[in-house]
Amino acid sequence: MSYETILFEVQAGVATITLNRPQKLNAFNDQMIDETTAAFKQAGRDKEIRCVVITGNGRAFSSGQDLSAFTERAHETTIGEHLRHGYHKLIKQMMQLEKPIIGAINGIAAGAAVGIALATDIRIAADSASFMLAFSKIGLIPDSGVNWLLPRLIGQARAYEMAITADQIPADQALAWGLVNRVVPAGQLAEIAAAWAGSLAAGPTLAFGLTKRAMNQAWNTDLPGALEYEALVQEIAGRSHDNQEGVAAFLEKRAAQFKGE
Ligand code: T3D
Repeated sequence: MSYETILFEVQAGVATITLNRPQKLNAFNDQMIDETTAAFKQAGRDKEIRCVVITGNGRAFSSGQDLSAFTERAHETTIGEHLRHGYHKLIKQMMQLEKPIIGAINGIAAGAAVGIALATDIRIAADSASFMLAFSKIGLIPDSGVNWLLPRLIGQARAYEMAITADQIPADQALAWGLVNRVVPAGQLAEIAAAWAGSLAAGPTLAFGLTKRAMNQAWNTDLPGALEYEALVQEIAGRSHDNQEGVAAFLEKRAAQFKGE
């Protein structure tokens, strides 16, 4: 598939999606929402892809909804419908993708882009990156999954503070709050993200995906429900090639050769 607003590259089991409207700080117009959703779908279908990295071209990760497009389309649809047909599909596609997604947050993530960053599984931020819930600056509430994801990660008090102040939270504070997994020098971000992605792409992809499914499911259940779900999902993992290979490799004192299945 070819895309115009994003770059999509696959190398050694890793798909890299680069948001590519740098002149608008990678703001999302409708085409970019659709293409990013399609790219994650493509990554899910392609067995050769075992890890996905999403990043931005230029100085920003993304400035969220393209506000010029926002004004133009006001006659055609409501914000609610726009969210349902656009960002909701993207966020669900990411959350349901049973392969690890690394967010390589290269600069500011604002508005809906914070939701997209939060829908990645591991966030590595450049030391120059920041997170801004820009919504309240234009009289909106957070969307794109932010109200669900952010309080779970950093707690309601900090999430609400971010929402109503629209302050830019710098990478080091994001790390202290648990919003990102690592902060690295900006010049090394692409290399560090690629190395981490490469190592994940050589891992037991099925187990990684099932772990994501079990952890997401656990939000919606009590402990007995979560224990039962773990047992069900572990049965699937326990029938995999990679489980057999992992155990054999341990007993034979050699490195495991996972196939991702
Ligand atoms: O529609 C729905 O479904 C509802 C969904 C809403 C979701 C949302 O995301 S709402 C929030 C939308 N985003 C924002 O409100 C952020 C707007 N941008 C900014 O506040 C600032 O640009 C930043 C703080 C992100 C960065 O500031 P700065 O000073 O580093 O850069 P800048 O000069 O403001 O931006 C550079 C250019 O990008 C500039 O264009 P120009 O003047 O050089 O031609 C600017 O207009 C453009 N740009 C930046 N963000 C957007 C944008 N153009 C359109 N939409 C943007 N979001």
